[in-house]
Amino acid sequence: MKLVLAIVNKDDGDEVITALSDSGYSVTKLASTGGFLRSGNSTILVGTEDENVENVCGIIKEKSHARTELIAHTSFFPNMLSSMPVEVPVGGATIFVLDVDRWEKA
Ligand code: 2BA
Repeated sequence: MKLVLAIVNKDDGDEVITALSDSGYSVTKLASTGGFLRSGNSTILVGTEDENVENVCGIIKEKSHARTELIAHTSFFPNMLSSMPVEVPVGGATIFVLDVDRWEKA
């Protein structure tokens, strides 16, 4: 048994959970916040048998799109602070696969 934990852009979250559910997987979506951009993303949890992991990861990757986001970057020039937008690449998906020691539904 594995837990697939994937962080995706919040704009892709609904499409990812719809595709996973349509393929028969139980899925949970959590609202989360990235530490660098401090903007919202979605964390997807899927508990599944080992043999399904590649398929689950494939669905997540297919539905998660790479994009760029703008952040304000503050630079210090002599005697003045300047803020300029900088493009940061984000995603598609950051995926972790964890071993599950125990799985219960009570
Ligand atoms: P954020 O932490 O908001 O990061 C957004 C994007 O900013 C990252 O995209 C990466 O391209 C860039 N970035 C992050 N830290 C940076 C730094 N110190 N310097 C320069 N650029 C930096 P992704 O790598 O696609 O990550 C998207 C989101 O996935 C992250 O949002 C974070 O919420 C999560 N994530 C990524 N790697 C992770 C990890 N090792 N552990 C936990 N969460 C992770």
